[in-house]
Amino acid sequence: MTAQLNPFRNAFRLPAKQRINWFPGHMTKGMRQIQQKLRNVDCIVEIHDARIPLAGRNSHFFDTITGSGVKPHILVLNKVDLLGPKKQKNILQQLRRQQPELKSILFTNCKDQRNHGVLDILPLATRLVNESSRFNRTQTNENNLMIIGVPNVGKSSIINVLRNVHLKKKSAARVGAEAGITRAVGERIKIQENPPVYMIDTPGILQPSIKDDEMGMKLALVGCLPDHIVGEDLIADYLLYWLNTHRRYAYVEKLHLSGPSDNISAVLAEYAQREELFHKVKQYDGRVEVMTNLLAAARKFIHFFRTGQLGSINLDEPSGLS
Ligand SMILES: Nc1nc2c(ncn2[C@@H]2O[C@H](COP(=O)(O)OP(=O)(O)OP(=O)(O)O)[C@@H](O)[C@H]2O)c(=O)[nH]1
Ligand SMILES: [Mg+2]
Repeated sequence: MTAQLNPFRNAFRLPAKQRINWFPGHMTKGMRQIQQKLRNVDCIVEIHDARIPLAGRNSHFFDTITGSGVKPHILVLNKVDLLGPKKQKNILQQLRRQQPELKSILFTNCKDQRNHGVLDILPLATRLVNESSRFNRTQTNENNLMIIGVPNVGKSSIINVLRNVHLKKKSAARVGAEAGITRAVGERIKIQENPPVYMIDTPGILQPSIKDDEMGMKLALVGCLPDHIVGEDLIADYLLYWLNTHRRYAYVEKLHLSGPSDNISAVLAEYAQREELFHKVKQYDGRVEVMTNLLAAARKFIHFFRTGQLGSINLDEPSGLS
């Protein structure tokens, strides 16, 4: 690197006319179904990705559901295995400043055998429901918890873990690595026998229009939108921008590069060459040429981030640039 103070971009700009938006029909339907079921819900458990603790929550819609504090509301920051333990205290302080009325925040990890934090959800929800007025549901001793959040943050996974642990029963909610696996509000799923506790799984719901481009890119990077909606090349470029502006250079070694760079095409080409990622491309005159496969390289780069191979990362951390 040169002795320059800041050899990288200061801001990330989307290509002209590109917006980061994904609001398919199942989300509109999901919002309606959620509102219809609300009457019989005792507690809202909102799941979000711990790598974007301050960004990307669908706060407007979720505030409507919680009645801005009328129903007990727990915020669960999941995938904490990819965030790391050291950042949690700071995040809690920031969240409390940002949303002082939100008192119940948990960090969870569904991938850990001990289910770090997940097992705190049920006792906390039970206590909050018991302390609340429950309005029309005073005649029943069963509790209904509704799980909400943006796509792909682990909502269905958490229901499965709770059912496995508390009831020793097999998973009941479909889980998958892409956004948009749960497409409708399902029947309630039992997670405890006595007193009966049920969870209602819901489809991930994004804001209908994401006005903040960088927030949209963070959501895309952690996988809250299908990759093809934004494009892997753009997601990889944002990742590179973020890592450089936060002085996180682990990618240089991971991608076997000669040094840090702000040029995504050059980075992907160098990595594709080193890893021998090639593909055959048919030219307009019919000739077939072997070229470096930049898309495959972009996918690998994104995969390294998503599996924690570039280190534990809080994407909402301020940049380290002077
Ligand atoms: N690393 C990590 N991955 C997790 C964790 N919890 C869930 N996942 C993974 O995240 C992906 C999404 O999980 P789902 O439970 O389907 O997420 P969802 O919020 O129900 O997604 P939609 O139904 O699409 O809205 C899956 O690949 C899970 O294996 C976690 O704590 N850590
Ligand atoms: Mg789901």
